[in-house]
Amino acid sequence: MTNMVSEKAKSILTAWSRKTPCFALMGEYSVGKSSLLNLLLGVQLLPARVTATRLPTVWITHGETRKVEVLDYDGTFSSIPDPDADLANLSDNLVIRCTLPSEILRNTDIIDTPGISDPNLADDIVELITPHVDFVVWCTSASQAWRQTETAAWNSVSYELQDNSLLAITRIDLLGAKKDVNRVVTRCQRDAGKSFYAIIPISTKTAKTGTDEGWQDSGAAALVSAIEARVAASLSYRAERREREGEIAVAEPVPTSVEIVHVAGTDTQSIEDCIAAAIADVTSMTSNENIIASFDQLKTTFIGDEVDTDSHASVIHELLSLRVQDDTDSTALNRQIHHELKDFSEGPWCQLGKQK
Ligand SMILES: Nc1nc2c(ncn2[C@@H]2O[C@H](COP(=O)(O)OP(=O)(O)OP(=O)(O)O)[C@@H](O)[C@H]2O)c(=O)[nH]1
Ligand SMILES: [Mg+2]
Repeated sequence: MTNMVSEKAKSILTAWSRKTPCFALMGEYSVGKSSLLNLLLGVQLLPARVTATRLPTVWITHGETRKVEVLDYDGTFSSIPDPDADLANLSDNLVIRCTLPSEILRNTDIIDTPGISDPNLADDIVELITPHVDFVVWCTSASQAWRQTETAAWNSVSYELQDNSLLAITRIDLLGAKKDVNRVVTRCQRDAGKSFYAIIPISTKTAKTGTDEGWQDSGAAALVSAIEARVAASLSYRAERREREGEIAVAEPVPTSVEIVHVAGTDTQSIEDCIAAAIADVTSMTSNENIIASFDQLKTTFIGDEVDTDSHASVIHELLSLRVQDDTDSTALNRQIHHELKDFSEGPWCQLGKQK
């Protein structure tokens, strides 16, 4: 599968992953990944079925209005007009992208992956998704926890990612007695403890009873706090990385113009001017309000471009949609905008231009 994935599609995934921390729910089929996702989101977004689902990877991100978009293997990115469309009908795509107003998505994107049912597929999913995530929540079913096939798939992941990831032992209600749960946790700790940040047992079924007690006893409370802590760690890691890159950038001359690969049929000059002006603008701005206004104008300029394709506009929109808070430090924001624009000029935009 991965060799069928175009460079353009990969660069769009990279652009999404740069925006905000993200983690993936991974594991073998029918272990309860989608049930866990629905629990975290607080809505029944995905079908949770007894038989293995055929859905592709679903990438969920925050937005006030519900939206569904699809990314094809060739990198075509398009909107689905009905936001309540049955996702099962979109299974021919590489990735379904859903925008939802769920609280948990304010700080992180979540990726639900199709269940891994054979080692070859495992390689494909791992190769496609893991380069884009800050951590993984690997789901293993309590009744057959941490099988050899799972060890094999997990071993292909980088040590750094392993160290940041969580192992969720799912469906613990099926074990019944607490001592049986403890036994499975101890065994997983012994066999997999070294390759995960933490191991947490959970039953989404018990969590769904709606009581505070159910939420605690099910393990949902512990898993949610572990996820929140991992997201916080990812945010500071990303900030440190930007800081490091920022320091390097300060030593270099501030860019005054950005080179854009020619896109057949578009007025590249005006786009280039626009980016150069935006870069010049943000460096001289001190107020967040001005920066936001300039950014909005930039977005409108690109998206309002008549010759723009849908996928083109969406990539630009994604790249330029920084989530700006009122109390954002404007120096840090300036730096971030610089990085976004630089990434933009070197990344998917070029790919789009080359492949037209
Ligand atoms: N008893 C019990 N059943 C669960 C729990 N979580 C999920 N299930 C059931 O397990 C089955 C598979 O759940 P899904 O959430 O679809 O699992 P999945 O890993 O997303 O499956 P695929 O996407 O097909 O790989 C469904 O019948 C769920 O109702 C749980 O905590 N307890
Ligand atoms: Mg599923």
